[in-house]
Amino acid sequence: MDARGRRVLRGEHRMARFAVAMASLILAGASLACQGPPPDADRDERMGWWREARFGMFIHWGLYAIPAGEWGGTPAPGTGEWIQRNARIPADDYAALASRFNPRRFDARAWARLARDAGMKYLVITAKHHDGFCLFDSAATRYDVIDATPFGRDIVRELGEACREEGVRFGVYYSIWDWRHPDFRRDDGGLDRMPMYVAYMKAQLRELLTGDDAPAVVWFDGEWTEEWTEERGQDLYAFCRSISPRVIVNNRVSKARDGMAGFSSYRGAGDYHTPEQEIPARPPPGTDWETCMTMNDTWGYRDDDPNWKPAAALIRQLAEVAGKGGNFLLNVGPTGEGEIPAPSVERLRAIGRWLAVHGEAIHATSAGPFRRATWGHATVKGSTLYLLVTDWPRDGRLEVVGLRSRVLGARVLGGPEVETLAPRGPIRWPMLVLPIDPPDEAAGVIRLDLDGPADVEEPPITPGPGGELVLHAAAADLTGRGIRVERKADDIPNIGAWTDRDGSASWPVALGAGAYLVELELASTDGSAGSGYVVELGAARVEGVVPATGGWERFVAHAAGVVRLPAEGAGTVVVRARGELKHALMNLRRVTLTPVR
Ligand code: FHN
Repeated sequence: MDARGRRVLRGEHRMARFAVAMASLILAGASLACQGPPPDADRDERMGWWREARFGMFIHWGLYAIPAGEWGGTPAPGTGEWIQRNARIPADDYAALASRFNPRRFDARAWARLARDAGMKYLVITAKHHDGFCLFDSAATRYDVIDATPFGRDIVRELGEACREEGVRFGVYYSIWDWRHPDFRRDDGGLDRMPMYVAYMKAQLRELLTGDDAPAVVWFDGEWTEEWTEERGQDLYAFCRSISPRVIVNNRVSKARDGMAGFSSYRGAGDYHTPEQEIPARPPPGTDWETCMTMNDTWGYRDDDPNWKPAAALIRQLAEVAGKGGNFLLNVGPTGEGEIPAPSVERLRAIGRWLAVHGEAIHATSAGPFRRATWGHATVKGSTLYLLVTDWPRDGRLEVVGLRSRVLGARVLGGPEVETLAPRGPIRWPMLVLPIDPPDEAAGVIRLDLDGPADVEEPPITPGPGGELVLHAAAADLTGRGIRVERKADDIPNIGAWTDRDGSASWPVALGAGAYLVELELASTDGSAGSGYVVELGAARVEGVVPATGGWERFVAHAAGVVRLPAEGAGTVVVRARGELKHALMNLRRVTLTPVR
């Protein structure tokens, strides 16, 4: 766009802004008079489809797809959609990208069909990201796809229509933070211009949310800036619900960024929690939450990000999220030409093939009843229990520890019936006799039809036949912000992201009196080694210092010392930090207690 074009845009922008601001202030005045959201007695009914969906598509698309991670011949740091900030692009130079935005390959119907075929029940697209550019026709600004680009088509409207035709619920992402709008700031004269900006946002949200075909979800973001307040968030939530009473609004409408630790404490506005790029260790039962995740490392398209997660890893993440009662919002970042990158399409098709066989174990299920399963995750649906087995037993035997229900029938989804050995003698729990070979490299699913809703009471962990007590990462109860189970190497779960010095990993155990050598299978880097740890079991404890092992993925057996138990009994093994952390305490795969004579 030439200088004149920019002047026109700025001039018209100012005029339009003033007109809209006046109109919006009138509207906002009316809306602020609204009686807040409609009564939420229907919350469960309103959230019903969302809770059953379990899996959706996130789309980050905008002007940033044109530079695709590079500016002036230099790769920009960070994710693609942040290039304006991270490459320090002058505002008008960035806005000039609009004159080049002409995604001829954009095909809304194909995108909606791709989501549907992947087993995704809803789709959320960035109607306006932090850069302020709107993928929809807005009377409140000319910085939108209709007025500022040669493309001149309303992408949000087209995609919403296509989603309705394909039976996929439609949602819009809307960034509160706006790098372009002149009123999104505290005036250096002390004047708070945010009310003008809030009026602008409300005018746009009214445009987006009015009408029978309004989006089913508003996914707010950019709430963490100092200009935004909890009060404004509560008001914006009420405003959205007053325009579209059945709309579902995420918790980033207000000061909600809660990752994991905020789960139970947060009481702000918004209908569900939004952990990002991570799966919470232990979300409180009955909590509505959704993990959003990239397929590589970026939300908005970069043409230099090859770090694509394998489809099997994404399927396991979906299984874990569903097993914990959450939704999985998996991101694609289309190119400047309007194409979804081939690696994304390949992964979506692979997930779709897996869900075509195993979808009944994901969609319309609730969180499974196990806390200590080391074979994978579980979901429930009525009197059916699904075991989503990510670590298939090598001997084909899977003891469903803790399951007190009677198993009336069992089968591998997409495979054979399964024999169930009833508890007898040393076998205390139902034992499934499985095919030796796993039915799927990502996760096999065993459907158990029970004599009623799953009745599970998991016992303390006891030593194996050789007397060794093995405590796996996947079976741990975790506390601490961000601490989680991940797979750093060899596809074996480990406890990681242990940066909270008050975090802990614990396991309920029962074992006999005697002396036990405590060993930790751990990993740490040179930079992070040296943090103190303690392993406690009642009054018995050993402590030590985390050694360097050569990297977060290089696990070694580390002898912590010998604990002596004066009497047999049940207790809890706890691993925690001792003193300040240098960075992260350790990555921990398992704790082993071996009897010593
Ligand atoms: O800054 C944004 C980022 O660009 C992206 O949109 C993610 C997706 O949830 N949200 C913010 C970072 O938390």
